[in-house]
Amino acid sequence: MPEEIKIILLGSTGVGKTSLLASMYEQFQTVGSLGNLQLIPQGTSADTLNKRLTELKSMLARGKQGDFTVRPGEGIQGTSATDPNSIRSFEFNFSRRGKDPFMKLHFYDYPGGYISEKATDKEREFVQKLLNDAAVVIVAIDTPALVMRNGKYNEYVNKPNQITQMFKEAYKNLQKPRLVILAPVKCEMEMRKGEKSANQLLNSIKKEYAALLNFFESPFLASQVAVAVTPVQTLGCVECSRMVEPTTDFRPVFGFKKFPTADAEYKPKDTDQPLRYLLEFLVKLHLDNRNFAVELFASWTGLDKPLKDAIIEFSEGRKTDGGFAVIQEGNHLLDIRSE
Ligand SMILES: Nc1nc2c(ncn2[C@@H]2O[C@H](COP(=O)(O)OP(=O)(O)O)[C@@H](O)[C@H]2O)c(=O)[nH]1
Ligand SMILES: [Mg+2]
Repeated sequence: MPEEIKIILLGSTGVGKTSLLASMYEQFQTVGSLGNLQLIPQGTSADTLNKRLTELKSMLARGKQGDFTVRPGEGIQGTSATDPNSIRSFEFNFSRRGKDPFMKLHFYDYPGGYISEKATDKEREFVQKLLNDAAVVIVAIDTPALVMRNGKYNEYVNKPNQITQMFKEAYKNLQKPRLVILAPVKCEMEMRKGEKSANQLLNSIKKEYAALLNFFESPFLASQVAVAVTPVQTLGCVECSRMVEPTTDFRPVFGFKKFPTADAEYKPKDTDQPLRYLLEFLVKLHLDNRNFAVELFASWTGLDKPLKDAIIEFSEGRKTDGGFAVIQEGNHLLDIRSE
């Protein structure tokens, strides 16, 4: 049995967690995108993710002349479950092409409402437990809310304070290395404009998530937690062009326009990057033979060279500039080149 790695998608309702996972999944299906590796969805994972993907793409048919609006908080169907037991999780077997799986990736996409003020104790505990257990956390961040009006609506939409509190609780006795990936989504505009605006996006994250990043830097966690930023363009063919200030609550409406033309087509970008980081982190643990890794990779002992090579090649394709960054490396947690 291959070892199972838990990955949790964290973020408030409507920021784009499910869409991010669906677009990552689509990337997994693209021949050649994973080099010699393959990720095969298990059980109902493929069906469910295909549905989400269709919903995501159908957004592009909304509105007039490639112009549509999105109100964060109105997530696509599927993550509004009220019972923690009905939480959506997606399983993939990871292997070299045509070989037996060496790892099982288990993504948990929980309802963002579980971190809201309205969450019940049971819901909170549920997410807390997942956060405790997951080797990798992907925090989805709604970029328009992060950057527009200088981040005025960031707290309402992305809830960085609540997310920070959850990490503080979950990581207070942390015993094992962790990777936290901050993944801004809906960031087409910032990424398309070039290096300078991509770096501004990075700076906004450093500013708005300063409390969280400071916590990760604390002496107890600095060596154990790696933190990376990977902007993902899940649609790739739109950009946020305007914002309508809210009148009745604190949730603004963002207007998107297709780019470069009104009939531009779905063209996701960098959906592979979180996975490259994830894999590099897990492999590094293995190569380091840390306790955690021995546990995880009991079945890796006889890892053959072609598989190792395929993994190293894939993770070397990760981006580290132009808006992408390793904010904290921990104790060389993201450095397989040094091995
Ligand atoms: N413009 C834009 N909208 C997106 C993108 N990804 C998701 N959305 C929309 O944002 C809303 C929330 O997405 P969803 O993935 O359900 O968020 P979740 O609640 O965090 O899982 C939906 O209306 C999506 O159609 C994106 O890349 N660009
Ligand atoms: Mg969702």
